[in-house]
Amino acid sequence: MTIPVDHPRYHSLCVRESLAKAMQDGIVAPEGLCAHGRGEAFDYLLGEVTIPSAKKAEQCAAALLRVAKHPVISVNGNTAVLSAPDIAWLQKATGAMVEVGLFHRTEERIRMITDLLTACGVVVLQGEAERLLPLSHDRAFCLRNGIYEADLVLVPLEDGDRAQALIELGKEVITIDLNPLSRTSRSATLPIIDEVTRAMPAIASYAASMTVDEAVSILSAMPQQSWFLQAALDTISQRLSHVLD
Ligand code: PTJ
Repeated sequence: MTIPVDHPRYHSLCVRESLAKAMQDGIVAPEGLCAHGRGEAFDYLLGEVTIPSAKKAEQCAAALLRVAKHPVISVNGNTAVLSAPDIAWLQKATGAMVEVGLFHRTEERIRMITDLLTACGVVVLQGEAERLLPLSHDRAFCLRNGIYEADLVLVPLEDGDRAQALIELGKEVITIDLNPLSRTSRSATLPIIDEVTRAMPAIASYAASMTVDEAVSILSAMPQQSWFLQAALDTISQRLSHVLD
C-alpha cells in the first residue's frame, strides 16, 4: 500500500507498515503488533509528544549509561525495526554492549535481528545464551558476559516479569514504555514514558555530549522513580479532562 504523504497520520501509518512488513519477514513477532497498538493508544493519550518529565528521564538515562561499568542495551524485534540506527548511535556514545533479548525466542529471529542491527552499525554481543534469569519460559535466556553480568540494563518495550527479574538480580533497569501503568514501568529504576523512536535518539544525543562529571551531577538530582510515573499519569488525566474545552 502507498501511504499518501498528506495523510494526517502519515508517520504513524509508515511505522505500522514497517512493523507489518517486518512481521511478515519474521523479525517482529505477531504479538509485537498488538504491543505496538497498546503503545499507540498510550501515545495518543500523552499527545504524541515527549512530555517534559520524559525529557528529564532521557537525560537521566544518558547519565546512568555514562557512569555504568557494564551497561547493556537489550533489543527485541520491535525495537530493532524501529530504532536500529539510533541504537548504533547510543552504543557509540556510551560504549554499552548490545544483546538481542527476546520474549518469543527462536534462533532464526535472533539471527535476523542480529543481521538487521549489524547492517545499521551496531556491534551485537553473540555467544551461547544460558538459562540465567529467575524466570520460567525462554525469557530466562541471556548471555553470561552480557545481561547477566551487567550493572545497568536498558530494556525498551519489555515484558514486566523480565524487568522485575533483572531488578531482583540487583541491576539498575531503565525502561522505555509508553504505558505508565505497566509492571515494566512500575518496577524500573528509571521509567521513560515515551515512544521509542523519540526516546532513543534523545538519550543518544544527551550521552554523546555529556561528560562523566556532568553525568554525576545530573544523577545527584535525579527525581524518584514515582515522580516520572506520576508526571505521565497527570499529563494523561489533564488531557482527558480538557479534551472537550
Ligand atoms: O520481539 P520479542 O519476541 O521480544 O517480543 C516483543 C514484544 C513487544 C512482543 C514483547 O516484549 C511483549 O509482549 O511486550 P508487552 O508485554 O506487550 O509490552 C510492550 C510494552 O511496550 C507495552 O506496555 C506498550 O505500551 C509498550 N510499547 C509498544 N510500542 C511502543 C511501546 N513503548 C514505547 N514505544 C513504542 N513504540
